Amino acid sequence: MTYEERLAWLKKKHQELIEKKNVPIEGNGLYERYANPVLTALHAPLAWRYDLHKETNPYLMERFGIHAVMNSGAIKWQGKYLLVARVEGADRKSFFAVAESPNGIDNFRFWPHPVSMPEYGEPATNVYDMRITAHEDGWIYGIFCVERKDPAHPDDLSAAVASAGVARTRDFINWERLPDIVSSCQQRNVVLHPEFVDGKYALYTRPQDGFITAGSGAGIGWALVDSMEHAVIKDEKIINRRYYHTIKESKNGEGPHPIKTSRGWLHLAHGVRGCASGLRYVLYLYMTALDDPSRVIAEPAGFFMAPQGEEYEGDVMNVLFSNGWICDPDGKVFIYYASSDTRMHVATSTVDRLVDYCLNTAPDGYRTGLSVATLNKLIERNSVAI
Ligand code: BGC
Ligand code: BMA
Repeated sequence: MTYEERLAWLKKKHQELIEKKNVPIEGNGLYERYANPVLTALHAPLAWRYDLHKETNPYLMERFGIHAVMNSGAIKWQGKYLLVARVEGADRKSFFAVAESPNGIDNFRFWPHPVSMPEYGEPATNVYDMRITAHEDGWIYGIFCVERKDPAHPDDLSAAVASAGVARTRDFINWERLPDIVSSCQQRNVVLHPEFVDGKYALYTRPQDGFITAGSGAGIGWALVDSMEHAVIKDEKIINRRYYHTIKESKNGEGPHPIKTSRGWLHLAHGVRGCASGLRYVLYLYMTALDDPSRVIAEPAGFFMAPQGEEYEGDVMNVLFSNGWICDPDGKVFIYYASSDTRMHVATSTVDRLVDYCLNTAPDGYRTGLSVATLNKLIERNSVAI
């Protein structure tokens, strides 16, 4: 192909990809998956990936490899569905970039520039997995993982420290960086609750001993802090625990901030267990009390969503991860999830269905005998119904 032919081909392919109509797939009644991913590396604008000058790029080759688009924060903003995506380059570095869609299920288009996130303290080696919260104080906050090399182990090339970075914005272009959250241990998956609780900011936390392993970190934590301008975690209590031989045996973490419903706060989280092929990440739901968002009132057994089909494949196999969902005023819920650290998908449901799932699905009995008892109860009921 000539330069001109190749350019025309690239533009056509890119446009077709972005404008491809998405359709729901009937499923288990809990949610509907969709036929196509909503954002992939190939959705990145051509101007990010190619030098579009014939003199300096006569072969029209990629000059900046975009490798994956995953773990995106989400918010409805000015009538548009916005994803603040984790975009990962061929150089393994990730950064944030906003993509918007008119309907939440297709036509996601990146804004022209990625987010230029101001640094705080020692510049980050990497940043990822932003949770967006439009807080009742009037600001829109983004809390994200900041990864830096661990200075205590200069000879160990994988030794890293994870902390929670904080920034706030009113337009998703200009971000005011605030100090990283001060915590006595490493933190990833920190999420800001949208309302004040006892006059304080409330954080879902995930204390961890090491960079990868939760260690003695027992699960999803809860901490009240006086200010987001200097957030210091003093008292942290565990509200959603890990358990032996469950989908969250090794780690768990809050997804996006919970949705307020008439029956309680609806939470989406990820659970991790180890297996012969590595770590397996799945999504689960739980609910907490309206008058105390730290008190669990319901948690169905097992996963809500696990990888399926092509979702198993990618850079880090066997992973579903979600840090963004949007609840429309009519109760429709858009669940944005990434598969295998590679691409973004959407699944839709409603608040009523998700609450029904949480309140009317048996909780975990933690042993096989009780699972069989639960199953037999259902079969017996159904023998009468048929
Ligand atoms: C990666 C993350 C991963 C974390 C823990 C980081 O270096 O960028 O995707 O979750 O390590 O494995
Ligand atoms: C983590 C997360 C995600 C990622 C997952 C699987 O610990 O914070 O960034 O999707 O690992 O690699």
